[in-house]
Amino acid sequence: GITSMSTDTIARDGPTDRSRDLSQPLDRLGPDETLKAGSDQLRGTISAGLEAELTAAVPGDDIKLMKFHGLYQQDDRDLRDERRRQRLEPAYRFMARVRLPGGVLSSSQWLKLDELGRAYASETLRLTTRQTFQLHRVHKKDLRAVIQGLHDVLLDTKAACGDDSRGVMASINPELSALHAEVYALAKQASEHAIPKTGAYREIWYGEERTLTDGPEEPLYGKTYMPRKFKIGFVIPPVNDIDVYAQDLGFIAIIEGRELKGFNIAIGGGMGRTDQAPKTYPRLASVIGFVPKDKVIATCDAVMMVQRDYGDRVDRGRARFKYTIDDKGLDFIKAEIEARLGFPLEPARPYDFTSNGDVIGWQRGEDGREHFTLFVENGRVSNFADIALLDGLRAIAQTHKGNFRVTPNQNLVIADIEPEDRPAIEALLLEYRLASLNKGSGLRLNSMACVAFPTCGLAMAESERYLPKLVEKIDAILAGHGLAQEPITIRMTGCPNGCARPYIAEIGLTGRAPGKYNLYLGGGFHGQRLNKMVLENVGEQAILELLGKVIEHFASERLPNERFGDFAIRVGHAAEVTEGRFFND
Ligand code: SRM
Ligand code: SF4
Repeated sequence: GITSMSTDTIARDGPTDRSRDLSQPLDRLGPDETLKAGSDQLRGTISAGLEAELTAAVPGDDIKLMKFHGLYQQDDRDLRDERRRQRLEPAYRFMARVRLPGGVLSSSQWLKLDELGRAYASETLRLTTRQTFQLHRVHKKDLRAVIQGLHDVLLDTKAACGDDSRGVMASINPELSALHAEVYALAKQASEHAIPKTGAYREIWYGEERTLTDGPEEPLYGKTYMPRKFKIGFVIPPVNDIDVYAQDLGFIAIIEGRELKGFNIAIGGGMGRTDQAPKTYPRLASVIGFVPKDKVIATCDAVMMVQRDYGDRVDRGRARFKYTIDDKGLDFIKAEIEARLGFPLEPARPYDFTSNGDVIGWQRGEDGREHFTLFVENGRVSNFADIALLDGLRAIAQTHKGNFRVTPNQNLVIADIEPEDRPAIEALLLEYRLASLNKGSGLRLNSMACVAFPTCGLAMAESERYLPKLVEKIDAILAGHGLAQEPITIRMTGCPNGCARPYIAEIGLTGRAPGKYNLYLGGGFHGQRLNKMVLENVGEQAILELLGKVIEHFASERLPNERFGDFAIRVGHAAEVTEGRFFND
């Protein structure tokens, strides 16, 4: 069986163990390591579990393995209590996360996602903070149809979750056409290169025969994959839209003249923390040097190998790369990366960021093509009572000859429109009233919320369903001070895991319990500084009271062009509270 495999067997198999950090005793490896090692390279019993008709769920071990295939078992939390009362099993469904490096997709891919969303996922699509789509509420029996449908348009869900290389991000850069194309191509290549190579996905989801491989099925990952998720992103300054400092491995494009020279390497970013667990914390990535652009894939390999070999495989709570770096020391990790690269990193080169938001509305690329960025509140694409967003975007995809780009802020660019095709797109934006979505305040257009209830199993408070209402109330305060159009970043998550990257927002809120949040202030406008907790475990009234005070002060005392987050830090509004204590003016 899967879990009965001895850790000795694991020790002898796969590249992981040739260079494993010997300070981690093999007999103390965490249970997930044993599970991965005994899974026959992510096959487990997934196929059999899909056939079992008596339950809408799959066995526990397969729940974990299916994450590597981009699938999460969830249950509808709105229905939990009622189903328990009726002695029914929870309303199990699956979330499928698409792999979409750089967020770029064609109109035919959009139309397929639209079709699958309508047929199998409650008529909704969800754009994510890592530039892709999630289909929620898919029945187990429909999973193969969904994945084969994606396959028809060359999409998959490989490694969208799991202990592997996750969705690779890339800046959207509407105005920098050539650079975008070049960096996007690298992001796509990095994604193809870094995902698992096992045949499990093809066999289980496409029904292909198992074929024998000459060498190991997973040359990079071995049998135990990564210790934890690993996130790669590419950014093109001056817009830090991908939040490069939140990535495990960030590539910062260095442009000289108009030419891409290479990338500064940033390592060890991450958001997740756990309340009352000081050993967990958000961390901004450290810039460790520069590599020429032809060394991108080698750099991915080298950095991933270091985390593969030194990451904590005993305590998953400390297994992200950020902790490996803090435990082993940045110099040690850098030297290990250089040893695997076979050459030293060059010194980091200068670059500048100005914001981490999206420019909403029309922009023209240097190649003359037009791009329209549509604000999609919290990434939710549905036919709402007032605006038929799903229908409108389908109508656009039926005529649009260019691409779409999902932005790292959960918005959508209708991209690469030839100037002569713009009137037709504009007519559809008007007909479906989509352009009106872009009329929000400076705060709303810079807001993001994670999914949370009802699908996320980890949510402790509302997020997507609540932030729009809270923004309306904060907007009323801002408008009272003439600040309705002031761009301020606000990000909310339903728990401290930080899926909307709240710890780098100017205003951050993370859920603690129903209706209760921690409030953070003082993040940097371009994602360069972590914010600080100023209120702990409080409700809406306390949040609005404190924000009211800070906004009033900001309106009267800010320096010319000073950002809200910078102001909060400068005047001491973001003086840190220790857990359990409250902000005191
Ligand atoms: Fe996330 C887990 C949703 C981006 C940190 N995240 C989850 C799960 C799968 C819950 C679970 O494990 O059962 C959530 C599914 C909710 C649902 O019903 O859809 C979930 N995460 C999301 C998305 C959809 C939020 C959104 O509203 O857009 C984002 C999907 C990204 C994608 O397309 O791949 C999403 N998650 C992030 C980010 C932001 C980023 O990567 O830039 C982070 C913070 C960065 C980081 O990783 O440090 C993030 N998610 C987490 C964590 C905490 C990880 C940690 O190191 O502590 C968890 C929980 C875990 O892994 O144990 C988590
Ligand atoms: Fe779920 Fe928490 Fe992530 Fe929100 S931040 S999607 S509540 S895991």
